[in-house]
Amino acid sequence: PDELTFAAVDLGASSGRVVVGRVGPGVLRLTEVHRFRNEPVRLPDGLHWDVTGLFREVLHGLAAAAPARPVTVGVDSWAVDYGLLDASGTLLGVPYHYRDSRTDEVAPRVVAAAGADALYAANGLQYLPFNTIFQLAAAAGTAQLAAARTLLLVPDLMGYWLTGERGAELTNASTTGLLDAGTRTWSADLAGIAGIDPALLPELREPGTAIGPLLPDVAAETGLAGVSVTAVASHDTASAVIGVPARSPDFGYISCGTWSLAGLELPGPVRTAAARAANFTNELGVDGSTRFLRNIMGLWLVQETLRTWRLGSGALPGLLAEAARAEPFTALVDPDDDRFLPPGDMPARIAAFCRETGQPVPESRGAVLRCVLESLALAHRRTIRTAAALADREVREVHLVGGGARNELLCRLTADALGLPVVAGPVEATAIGNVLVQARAAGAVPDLAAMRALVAATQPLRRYTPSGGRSAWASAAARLGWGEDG
Ligand code: ADP
Ligand code: LRH
Repeated sequence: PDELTFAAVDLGASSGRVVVGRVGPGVLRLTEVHRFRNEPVRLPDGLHWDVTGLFREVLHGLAAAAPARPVTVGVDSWAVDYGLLDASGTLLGVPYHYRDSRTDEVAPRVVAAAGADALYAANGLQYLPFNTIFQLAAAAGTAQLAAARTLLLVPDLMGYWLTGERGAELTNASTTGLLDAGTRTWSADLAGIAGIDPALLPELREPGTAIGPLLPDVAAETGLAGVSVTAVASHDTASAVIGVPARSPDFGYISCGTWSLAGLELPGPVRTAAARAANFTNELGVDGSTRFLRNIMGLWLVQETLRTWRLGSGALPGLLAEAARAEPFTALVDPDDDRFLPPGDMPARIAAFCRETGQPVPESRGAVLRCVLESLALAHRRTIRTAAALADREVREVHLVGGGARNELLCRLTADALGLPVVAGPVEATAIGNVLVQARAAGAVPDLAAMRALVAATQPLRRYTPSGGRSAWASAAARLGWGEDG
């Protein structure tokens, strides 16, 4: 047939969706068939993901996709988090949320014991207190870890519940800190640093390989008899970068949702001392590529601000209009300050930051959002410029994908701050990357360049050209101590 249909399950930290994608020559059409909130749950022992609730929504979504007759299904999600299975395949406990605080003290201790340079030389990862390697170290001595025989990252856990097959998809495995970035295989040394038996880590699978047919019960419940699951680039950021509509290699990207993941696509890792000092990560992408990027706290700051104000995302357009009218550059925060990571009262933390740094505290809602968005734009500027310098690359254009592409003010501020054109969209780049890897496995699209050309030719994009104000942005960056580098 000319067109093939695929179902993509994309679990983001703030919401999940199931999308049907039709792919053919010059054709890429997406239809969202199911969307659901992803709300963490706090139990006495900490902050968790409601993974069985998410799986129920996955099943509902697949049932909604069934009438479109997808040939395969792919699952991606946020990185680093995992479930543990016992010898019989039973899930041991409720998986933790990466914003849980139990790694706060453990992570620095593990780094100090292993040596920060040695760790970076081995896994090439930025320091984030919630990297899987630190979460496992924090689980030392628990009954669950003692009983565990298999560790499955969230998309692999969903894949297991859909098919009964266990494995570890490579792009997401590269976020654990347990993979050797050079050999692209699990490292027994890194498992030792985490304090786990390397046998917990299942066999790696490349994006594009078949996982297996849906279990009979799943096929019956969803109406998807005869359908199988394909391993996609199951790290959502890996899928998002596939979905970037770049036409030439000199692009930077910002995958802008709950996090802003800003950086470059490179042919291999950069594990220099300078890259480590700047806390850049080397995550693995399709076709041997490396995602050289840094996490920026992202729209989490907006999400938690709205939650504190007891407002839903429906209030966002009105609030953004207020932010657009607010006075520029009155207060700026470093979005990556540790205090912003956990859930809680975000406006209070922003106010505290401003007070401590001798800045006026933004009063109106528009002013608070203005402060957040200008601060994010400055972090985007700093991160893309630093990435280019560290990798010795020139960046001529920046692609901003994910939910943030719907935020016109943020896109405009980012283009102005960077002094570079910003191409915004697609909003659903992650689901698109998920669909396209399935399409390639089915022979419907040849390679990464063709995938990106298809995205560029078919998806609505918006171009933001910098409107000047160079010196204002340079002095704003200097106020955060982010000097000439950007
Ligand atoms: P994730 O995959 O991490 O859950 P998304 O890529 O779905 O995140 O992006 C969610 C973000 O998109 C929200 O936090 C919000 O800031 C932004 N967003 C969603 N809808 C709109 C809108 N109508 N206008 C502006 N921003 C929006
Ligand atoms: C974005 C993301 C990011 C990780 C974080 C835990 O959703 O996968 O790439 O660092 O979640």
